[in-house]
Amino acid sequence: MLTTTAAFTVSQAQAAGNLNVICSADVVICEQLKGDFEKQHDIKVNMVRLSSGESYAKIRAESRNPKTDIWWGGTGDPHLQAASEGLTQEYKSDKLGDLHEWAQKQAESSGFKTVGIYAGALGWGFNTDIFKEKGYKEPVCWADLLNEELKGEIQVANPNSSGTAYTTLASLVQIMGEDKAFEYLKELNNNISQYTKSGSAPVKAAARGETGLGIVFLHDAVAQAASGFPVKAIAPCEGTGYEIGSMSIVKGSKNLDNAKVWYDWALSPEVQSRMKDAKSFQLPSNKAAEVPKEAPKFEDIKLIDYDFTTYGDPKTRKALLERWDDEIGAIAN
Ligand code: S7P
Repeated sequence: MLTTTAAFTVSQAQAAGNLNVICSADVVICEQLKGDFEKQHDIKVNMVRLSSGESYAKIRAESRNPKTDIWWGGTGDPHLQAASEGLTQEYKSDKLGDLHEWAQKQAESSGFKTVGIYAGALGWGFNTDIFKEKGYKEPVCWADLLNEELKGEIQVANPNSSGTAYTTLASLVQIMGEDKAFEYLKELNNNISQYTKSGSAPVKAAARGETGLGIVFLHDAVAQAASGFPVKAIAPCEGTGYEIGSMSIVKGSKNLDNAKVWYDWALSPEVQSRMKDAKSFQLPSNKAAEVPKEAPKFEDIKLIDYDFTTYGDPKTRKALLERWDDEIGAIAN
């Protein structure tokens, strides 16, 4: 009896404690999740917003003395890399069976060390006012982004820090083959004004007229249009890649019970249905969650069969990023 009471007290104490979260999606949805979770639980959330690649690097750097409990959001590739390097830990939520097959597959392929929470396809958003004013042709294919008239008009993130940009790199490699993709990226570099740190920054800049076009996830372009900016989202004609936005519990989490409470909560249809209120228009992983009417639908997009196992593998990711640094980072403006 004494043992049971003691155990109960410990778990209650943890449930009323803290939770350290890295959030790798847009800051607005990160703040909404923190607020909602704290309202519904007696747990204080300490949250930091970092891009996907930066989050992976932080978790790796802290692996001997983990400071993070939950890593929510961001592209799936670095989550898979963290899983295969033993930086995150297995957890089988009761909610797994409620998820779409793609989200369950993400969990199974990682030994249940990560799970899909949303999905979204890659493309770009361009400023329709700028394009009209300057008489630019509407770019509908990857090939169109090489048009000389777009010199200095395109932004994309750096794939070392950004999951969006790594998805772009890995998608182009799968569409064109590795050497051709790097030739393409070298040519594209002539039109790039800036490689940003965060993945959605390029389309935010396009929305505000600071650049003509940003290569981003389509839902991030749609979010700018939904906020009233003159942005049109394009899914490239040759085909495109997509992300399975993921969530993982950090190995050695010091607030493990609380991490599991967040994990189960974040997989629920109620939480996922509310993402649209933060203009987060990804496709939710819970089958019962509401799909936002603004969400770009996979059936309307020419999607490649993105190979998550290969491109989430540490060796592949490291090799591609090194080649990007040598051949693109080195000539970047
Ligand atoms: O804004 C939402 C979103 O596109 O952000 C995540 C993205 O990885 C975050 O940024 P980085 O490219 O900077 O890593 C996506 O998972 C998510 O859909």
